[in-house]
Amino acid sequence: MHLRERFGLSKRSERPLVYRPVEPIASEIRIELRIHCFSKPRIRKEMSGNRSFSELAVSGKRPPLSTDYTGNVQPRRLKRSHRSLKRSPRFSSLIPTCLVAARQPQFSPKEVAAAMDVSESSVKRWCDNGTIPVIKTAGGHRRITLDALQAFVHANDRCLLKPEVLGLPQLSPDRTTRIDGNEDPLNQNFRDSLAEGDEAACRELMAKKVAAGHTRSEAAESLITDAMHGFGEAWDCNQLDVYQERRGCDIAMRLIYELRSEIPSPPKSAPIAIGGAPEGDPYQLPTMLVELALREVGWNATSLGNDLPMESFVQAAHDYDPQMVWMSVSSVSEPGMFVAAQNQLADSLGEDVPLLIGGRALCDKLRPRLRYTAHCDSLRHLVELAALMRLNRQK
Ligand code: B12
Repeated sequence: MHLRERFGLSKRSERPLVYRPVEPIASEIRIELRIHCFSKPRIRKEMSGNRSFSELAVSGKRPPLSTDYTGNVQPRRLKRSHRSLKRSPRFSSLIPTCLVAARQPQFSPKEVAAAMDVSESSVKRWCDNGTIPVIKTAGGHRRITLDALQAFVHANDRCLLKPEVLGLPQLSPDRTTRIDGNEDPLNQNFRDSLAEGDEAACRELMAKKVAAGHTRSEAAESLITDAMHGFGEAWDCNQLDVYQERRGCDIAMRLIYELRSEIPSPPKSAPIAIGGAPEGDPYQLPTMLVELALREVGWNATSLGNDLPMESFVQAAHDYDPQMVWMSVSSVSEPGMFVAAQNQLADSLGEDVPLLIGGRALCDKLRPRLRYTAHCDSLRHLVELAALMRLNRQK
């Protein structure tokens, strides 16, 4: 039977990865483990075969200790961890699980650290402060049960980047391409279509957004930025394959070009704007979106692309003689060199040419070291400023 029907789940809740070991992990239990990467509605866990531990936890009943209780969990230690867990409301529902923990697969902090790609000391710290409930072996070593690990991953939006280290399979073939983000159905559809590579559907949804009264850049920002941010999260959680991200980027670029081509060419009198992403920054979409937004409000805007050496930026400013320059900064690998080059560009533009900057790499630490006229965090902000600049020029 389909999982959704079996557990009465909404379609949306099917999003998490499904790890479905072919072989039972422990001989007496068959576990279907859902590792949750996303922060939106999700299912706790399901176990098939034997009775679910979570059911027992919810009912507050202690599961009976079975005959195959291995004895490597000392009763006194269990009591202690039972008490400390009780103090932590987040894990109160896991208490009975400890009592049957010996029946579950158990992992050392080192193994969990390797699977999550974090340091072993972080995992030990989480164990010691109760964030990950542990049981202890007779020798006093921390052991993390599959249940506890799953609860931790779920509650803290963590991912098992290398599940194979724990003997869990890699990405399940059942994984879906649903991506988290804006709840608007149009956005949801767009994200799903982009993840599936359905370009025609993406195009149709974009047209719908524009037809609903949004400007082209608003529509593109709303749908593409949201989807790409969702892709980033999904990619981070192994939920999305690299090719899906690359393909999504390509489709997004084509859509932006199409939107741009729908805007009439600017008149000769239109003010000129140029911009791009600096050397070392591979991100293409933001600067393309900036170009689209400026064209839409009457600027003769040209994006010079990504990974642009600063000398070339300076040369372009000389050749175009623009009334505005923008710089989109999504990635800075060498802050010192970037700051020096950025300051050089600002100096070359002089006081008369406004330099607008934006992009997710411009953190509070970096910005004060840069020279610029305005920092924008969205296209809307840019469009407002650009409109003001045009007004000032006309006066
Ligand atoms: C696609 C993508 C890539 C592609 C880009 C391809 C391309 N042709 O552009 C490639 C493959 C190059 C790539 C590489 C990497 N990526 Co990447 N990537 C992404 C992804 C999924 C989408 C980026 C994107 O296009 N977003 C859409 C744009 C439109 O959104 P935006 O950047 O927020 O821009 C908006 C605003 O910031 C603003 N804005 C931006 N600039 C400007 C400028 C002005 C003037 C104005 C007004 C406004 C403005 O307006 C935009 C529109 O709303 C992001 C996820 C994400 N959160 O964005 C990860 C992401 C950025 N990547 C990430 C990582 C880790 C990497 C890699 C290190 C992966 C690797 N191991 O190799 C490399 C690093 C490359 C580098 N040198 O930095 C991480 C960064 C994590 C971090 N802490 O910094 C992210 C966040 C994914 C994640 N969740 O882990 N990536």
